[in-house]
Amino acid sequence: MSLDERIAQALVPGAHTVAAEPYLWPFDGDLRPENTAFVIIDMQTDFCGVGGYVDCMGYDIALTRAPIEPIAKVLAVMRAKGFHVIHTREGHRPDLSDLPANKRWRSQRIGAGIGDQGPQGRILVRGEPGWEIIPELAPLAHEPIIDKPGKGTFCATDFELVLRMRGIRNIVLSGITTDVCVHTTMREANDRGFECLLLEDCCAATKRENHLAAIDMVKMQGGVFGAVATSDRFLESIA
Ligand code: C5J
Repeated sequence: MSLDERIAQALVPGAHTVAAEPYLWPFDGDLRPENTAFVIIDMQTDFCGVGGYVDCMGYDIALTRAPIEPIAKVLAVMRAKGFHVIHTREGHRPDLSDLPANKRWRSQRIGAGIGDQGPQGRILVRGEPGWEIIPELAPLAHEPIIDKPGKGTFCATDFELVLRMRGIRNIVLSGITTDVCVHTTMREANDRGFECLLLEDCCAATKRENHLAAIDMVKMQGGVFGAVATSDRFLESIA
């Protein structure tokens, strides 16, 4: 089926699917606010703010800031329609007892040591200014925030329990970075049977080519990790 045919099918009144690639998402058409979560990954100053971790590593934060506006647009609609919204933050305990030695060593090697003092406080340490979610996408009081020490949101957290307790089975992913925390979370979720959709303009990587490659990977093998759509296409479909 061509993309145009998929879009036409997804927009038929009464259809509950998104014109995604490589298939109409979710696979069984069961898309409802009660069973679907918008997950916003690591939109923290450390990943997209001046003086944060990504900035200290020398990457261009214009890339990681690009999804802020599209995420904010989707977030407003998802909140208004009563979908679940879940935020994540990557970070470590102040005593660094949950920071693997190799993760620290690698970051120190490139001059942005996790746990070390930076312009936004101690890099990727819970409670520090750089670790906070940026004000543009600040969580509401009732929206769960998952604090994770790793790249994936399922590792050493209660994310899966939160999803299962709420009856969530569809996950719409956004945030930074596409090729690291977003992809790891999508893969972990997919392996657990969650139906995943990646919003391609609502995420970004520290290198454009990696973002594009990460998106392409999702679409292989008939949608090996789920499906991909733009935020406009997604919003049209849930309108
Ligand atoms: C990274 C992330 N890239 N949030 N974290 O270290 O993707």
